[in-house]
Amino acid sequence: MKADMIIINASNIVSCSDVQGSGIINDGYIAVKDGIILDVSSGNAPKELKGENTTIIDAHGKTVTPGLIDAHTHLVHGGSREKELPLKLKGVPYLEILKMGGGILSTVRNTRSASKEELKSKAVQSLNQMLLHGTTTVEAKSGYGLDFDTEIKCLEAAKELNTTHPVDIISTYMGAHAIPEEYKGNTQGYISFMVDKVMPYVADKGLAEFLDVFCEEGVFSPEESRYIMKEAQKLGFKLKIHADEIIPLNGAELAVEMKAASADHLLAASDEGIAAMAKAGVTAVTLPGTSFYLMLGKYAQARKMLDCGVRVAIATDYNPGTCPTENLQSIMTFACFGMKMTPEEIIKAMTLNAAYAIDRNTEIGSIEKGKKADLVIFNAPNIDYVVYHFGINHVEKVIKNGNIVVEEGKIII
Ligand code: IZC
Ligand code: ZN
Repeated sequence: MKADMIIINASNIVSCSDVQGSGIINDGYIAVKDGIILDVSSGNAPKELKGENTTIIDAHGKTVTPGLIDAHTHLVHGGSREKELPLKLKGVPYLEILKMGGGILSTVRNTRSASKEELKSKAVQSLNQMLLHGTTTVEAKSGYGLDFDTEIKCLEAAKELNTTHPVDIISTYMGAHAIPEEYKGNTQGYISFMVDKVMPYVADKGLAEFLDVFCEEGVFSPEESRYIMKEAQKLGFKLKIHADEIIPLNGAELAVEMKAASADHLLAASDEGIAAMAKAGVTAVTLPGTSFYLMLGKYAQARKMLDCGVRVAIATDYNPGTCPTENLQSIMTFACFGMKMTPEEIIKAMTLNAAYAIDRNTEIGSIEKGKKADLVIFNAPNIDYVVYHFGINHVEKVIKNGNIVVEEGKIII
């Protein structure tokens, strides 16, 4: 069989296959056919794979990884929150800004007043940045509309972008992100509204695959979160939870109890919660960019999680308040210095382990025969170099479904 594309002479292929370690292949090749990986190995590609129309890419001196997967973002929203910087510098805590009607609620006002087209064009700018920096699949949460029309507007925007933009988008309904101002003091009323009105519609229209809850002091309690998740499960949603981000509330334990695909943040997770996640196979999505940006002086205990056997993923948490960046390469450096993870652990956390967090581990996340040909060629001799030389974009090419979509710093489709 002739391949459509062969990457030859790749100095470093970080395959991230589902084995111990990150599966590094030195001086190898990757063959692609019909958007799928046909073969990956060390050495030279067999001659019979090369046809007249085979595209050959020489990756001598380069590092090839699976397309990066950003398993936690708040992609679709209006406005920005740079005006909160002085408050942050004065030390006003994040949950205090939210209580004052700022934070998430300020983004809610901007998202409600934006049209679907405006939201889409802003989100396209973000998706372009993600792709240019090597992200080929992204999870996208709603949660800045809270009312029916705006939540649906945001989820429809993400669904439409999934069909037009090369980055694949996996949607999550996150009405349980904050209590909207019109339900202030009436959390129960807001929960009933979500459960009775919004969730059935979202499920019926196939607008989201996952449901996520911000289980946090002053937002949704563990009891409220459990109730929302149980109702979501009845409607067929898979689950995620913003767990133990700031105040310890045994969110990790709740994720295990509810058989969530992932528990995210986990800075304040208990040792028991971490052990239970390992046993149950709940993926931990850590967000070190958020720890940095909230100036918490504290990161998720990724080393402890890894030692316990938890599958650890890393994502940006891209959102306008607590991590305004689309760039997973910057997050690699925060993960390394903040959570003491090695570059090999980090790349696996942004590929295969991230694929587990969005239930796509059989299709993407590693360079293995039969998986989608979503690949990044970094202009770096090894993956350590990408983490070490921070704040710049090391991407040379991005390949999505077997097609080159980024080359020389530009999107070329
Ligand atoms: O807009 O502040 N933590 N949700 C939960 C966020 C951070 C996003 C935001
Ligand atoms: Zn988040």
